[in-house]
This record gives sequence, structure tokens and C-alpha cells, in this order.
Amino acid sequence: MTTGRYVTFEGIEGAGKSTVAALAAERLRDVGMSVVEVREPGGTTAGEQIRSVLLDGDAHLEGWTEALLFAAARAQLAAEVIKPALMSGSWVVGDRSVYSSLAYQGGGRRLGIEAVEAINRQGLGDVWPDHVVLLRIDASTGLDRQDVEDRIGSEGAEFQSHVAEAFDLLAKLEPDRFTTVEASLPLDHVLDEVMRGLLGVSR
Ligand code: Z5A
Repeated sequence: MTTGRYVTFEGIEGAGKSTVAALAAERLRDVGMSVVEVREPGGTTAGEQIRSVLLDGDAHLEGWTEALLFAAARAQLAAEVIKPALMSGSWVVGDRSVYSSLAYQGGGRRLGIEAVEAINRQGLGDVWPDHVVLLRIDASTGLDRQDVEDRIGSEGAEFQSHVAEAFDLLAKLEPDRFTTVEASLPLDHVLDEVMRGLLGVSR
């Protein structure tokens, strides 16, 4: 049986993940792939409820509470949506994934990348991104592009720089899994680079 591939788009705020993920999914469909799009946190009934606690709530959350809630929403998404899609041969295109937890909670919140990976592995089993597209942008350009700010997006510049450093470290540690693209370039250019990374061609 052929299983699909799981691709995720990552980066700091305003890098263009949602925009580029949707366009990449469209291009994959154009070349005949079946594609399921997911976003994190969310994508299931329970996951959307957890999303509002994580992003819309005013309450202070401890770092580990935050990390465990992201992992819980993700475990549900993996079991309910991602694994069945991959088993049916579809590609899964993710707007964020476990790599956001490694960078935001592991790096940004200083919980440690390995410790955050461990709590996520439990709930994900063998569901893990095959390919990570890291859209790189400097924090001020990213913030200028953002229209809505959430609880985590309103953290200060120091937090954002820890997150960006963690993403760079993750890309360095897993060069075969990551495609890194300069996201301040025009959208068409960004998309061509992404598709070159995903399919080995520019269309
Ligand atoms: N979070 C976490 O801490 N841990 C986790 O495990 C996970 C998430 C999964 C999720 O919020 C928050 O949760 C996020 C990380 C944290 N918080 N922060 N900060 P979300 O899903 O609601 O939002 P987001 O993922 O942060 O989205 P975003 O960064 O705000 O946006 P984006 O998806 O990167 O960008 P966009 O919406 O596609 O584009 C923004 C604008 O830029 C838009 O007008 C585009 O048309 C424009 N754009 C995009 N590309 C270009 C180019 N190349 N040129 C010019 N303009 C462009």
C-alpha cells in the first residue's frame, strides 16, 4: 500500500505559513495529488476547543500547561485526521506541527527541545512530518505583516528571537527533513522555492 507524505510549514509570526501552505496544497493538487490541509492547534472538535484556551484566553498558563495542551490537541489531530489521510495515500499539508512546539515551547519558553519532543512522541506514535518547510523572516518584517495578535504572538522580542534561534537549530540538526526558504521575497518566488524542495521541480 502507498502511504502519503506529511509536509508542514513552519516559521515565526507573519512568515506567510498559512498563505504559502494553501498555495502549495493547490499546486500539489494540480499535479494529481490528493491533499488534506490541517492547521495547528485545531482541526478537530476537541482541538478547536483547546485552541481557544491556548490562544484566546486571558488566563496565564504555565509553560508546561501550554506545552501539554498543544501536545493534546496534536495527538487528537494525528489520530483523527492525519494518520487516516496518510494511510489512504493523501498528502497532508500542515500549517504548523510538532516543530512549532519544539521551537516555541522548547526554545521560546525554555522548556528544552528534547523534553518537549518526548511529551509529543507519546501522543503522535509514528505520525511525524516527513518534510518541514521553514519560512525564514526577520521578526520586525513578520510582525508588520500580522493583522491579529494572539496570547503567544504578543510575547516580546526576546521570546521571538529564542523561537527563531530554535527553528534555525532544528533545521541544522535535520538538513534532510528541512527546506529553508527566505520568506521576505515575493510570494511567487517563495512558492517556487517551496515546490522545488517538495517535488524537486519548479512549476
Ligand atoms: N504555537 C505554539 O506556541 N506552539 C505550537 O505547538 C503551535 C503553535 C502549533 C498559532 O497561532 C500560535 O500558536 C502561534 C504559535 C503558537 N503564535 N504565535 N505567535 P495562529 O495559527 O493563529 O497564527 P500563526 O501561525 O502565528 O500565523 P501568523 O504567523 O500570524 O501568520 P502566517 O500564517 O505566518 O502568515 P500569513 O497569514 O500567511 O501571512 C500574513 C500576511 O503576509 C498576509 O497578509 C499575506 O498575504 C502576507 N504575505 C505572506 N507571504 C508574503 C510574501 N512573500 N510577501 C508579501 N506578503 C506576504
